Amino acid sequence: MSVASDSRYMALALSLGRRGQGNTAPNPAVGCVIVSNDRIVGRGWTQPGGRPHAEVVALDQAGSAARGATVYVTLEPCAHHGQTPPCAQALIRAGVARVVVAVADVDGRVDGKGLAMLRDAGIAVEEGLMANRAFADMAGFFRRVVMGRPEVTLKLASSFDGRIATGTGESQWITGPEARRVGHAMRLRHDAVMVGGGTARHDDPSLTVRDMGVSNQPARVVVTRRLDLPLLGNLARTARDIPVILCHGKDADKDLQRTWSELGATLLPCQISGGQLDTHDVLTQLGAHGLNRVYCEGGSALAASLLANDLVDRLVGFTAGLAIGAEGLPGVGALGLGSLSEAARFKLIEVRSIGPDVMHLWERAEG
Ligand code: AOF
Ligand code: ZN
Repeated sequence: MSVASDSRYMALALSLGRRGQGNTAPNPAVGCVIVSNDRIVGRGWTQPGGRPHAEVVALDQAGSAARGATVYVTLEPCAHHGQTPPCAQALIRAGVARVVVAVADVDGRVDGKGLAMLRDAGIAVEEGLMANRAFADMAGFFRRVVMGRPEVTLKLASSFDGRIATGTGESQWITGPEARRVGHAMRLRHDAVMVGGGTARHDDPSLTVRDMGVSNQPARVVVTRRLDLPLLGNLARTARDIPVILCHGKDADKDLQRTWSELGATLLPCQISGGQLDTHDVLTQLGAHGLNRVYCEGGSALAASLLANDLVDRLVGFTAGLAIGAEGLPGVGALGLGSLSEAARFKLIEVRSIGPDVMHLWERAEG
């Protein structure tokens, strides 16, 4: 197989893997393509809830055509016994000849053992093809396993001058319906949508994905020290149908804690530091809860706290062609920077015009 076609098949496996994003937590969203005589005989991606794994789906599709085939998989096949036997063993049993892997798994139960099992069975194994893209696509999983916290994407829909509302609090709508639709599609690629308590009180959002013909919804996370959210609002009303996770201060009112858990919310008590909820601990609790990918939609205080603590991995901006001025509400609260060099730098990944607005995606430059 030529290097060019290896890359083409791995690119396909990566795009299949991305279909699972937002649906597989705590598992990573893996993609797999099985190729025999330059013909695709199996395609798979990690299924909702994280099982079956991508390789199992692709092997099922390939059937006996997997014998002697090449398998392209975005993550090292697993080596552990879960609800089903290890994927590495399933590949060996199917008689595949060659396995091309983008990145090794960091889960302690796998961690090179999947690759070793394949090699020991006489299968040709290659590792590292398109590894950077695979790392970026599964960054939430890697971050949670290695650092104990999910990947955080901070979204801001603002005016040209970075304002998210006028001085009188009017915010609907700064960006157009096209950008809001793209924003909703992004929610779907995440395990949870997260806002601060101020936004939940002021906007009474439902944080669901509407009019997109989807059945699966991301969880809703509210970061609220005192749990003082509207008890008759949209989140309270729908907490039994779509998960609501409340990250609150350990000192929050006990009656409110009981009321919210009776409404169906999951409560995660978090530490307080400097009179505020400690956002580092908030993310640690969310990681322990199994979330890989979190999409934060504000408000300005939560955005500032995440940025100030260096907890943001990706920025998504939707910018409209209007200026609101200094009396408007800034999208990000005070950061207390002493100098420009203290600001985290993000690398531009994508720019797109969407209706009358512009979208830009930036990723944290590691280092
Ligand atoms: C694969 N293919 O599609 C995925 C893998 O809880 P379990 O038993 O489903 O195992 C979860 C672990 O499996 C997860 O932490 C990661 O190491 C791996 N995910 N592996 O071979 C897949 N999603
Ligand atoms: Zn597996």
